[in-house]
Amino acid sequence: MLRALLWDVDGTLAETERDGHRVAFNLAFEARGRDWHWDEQRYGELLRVAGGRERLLHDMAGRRDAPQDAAGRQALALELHALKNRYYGELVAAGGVALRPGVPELMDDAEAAGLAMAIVTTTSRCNVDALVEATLGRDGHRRFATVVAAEDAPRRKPDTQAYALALARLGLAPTQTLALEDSPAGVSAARAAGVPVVLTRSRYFADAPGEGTVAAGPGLGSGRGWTPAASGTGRIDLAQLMSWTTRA
Ligand code: XBP
Ligand code: MG
Repeated sequence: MLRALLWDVDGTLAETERDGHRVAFNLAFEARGRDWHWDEQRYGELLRVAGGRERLLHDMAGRRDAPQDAAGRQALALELHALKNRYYGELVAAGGVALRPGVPELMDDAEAAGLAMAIVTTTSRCNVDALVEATLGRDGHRRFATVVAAEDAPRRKPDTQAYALALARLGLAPTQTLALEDSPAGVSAARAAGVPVVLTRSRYFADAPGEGTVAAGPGLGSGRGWTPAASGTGRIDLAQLMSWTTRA
């Protein structure tokens, strides 16, 4: 029986990457006098690397105008990443990023049905706190039985560490839970932990394959475009998730 929903953050709760993290990285580059800019397309390519600091290091490895020694690159990545997270927090607090359609309604469904909810993400905890507070209110974090963030599970998705930890903290078997993810790395991480997944494709992962998922579609806000088909065209509610899970 389904006992908990496990929420990914970036791309699933909100479209944080294009309008949040990317913008904040560019602000950090500017603030430190770096003539670097990640446009939407370049950021899409860089998203193949999970983790903001790892993404920076990957980008720097191909730049002539980055420090040429590994220690110098590490130090700069640490500094720019911390600054990026500060700008990200400010952007989110100013209302720059909204929850994706259907997300708050599904959270209400889950609570009304007595399901637990958890956050399972590879982003930094400060980014989760900023987003939860800005979109769900000051007490928003109380809605989650546990939050697993990058500091808790440093091995990024597709590694299974974050899901394994969430299950251990919840004291639940994988099949008593259902993950909501937007990216191939997220789907792989959940699947490797034995957790069934519903894929809500985000902008940057619009072509993410649905193989191995319970259902895959363009977002929780509408019943259109889902495989398997949703029972109606309205939002994806808990009853729909339950029916997909029992069929899978
Ligand atoms: C998203 C990520 C993160 C964010 C940036 O993971 O890979 O790295 O892009 O956050 P998920 P940090 O979808 O699992 O939440 O800069 O804090 O890494
Ligand atoms: Mg994601």
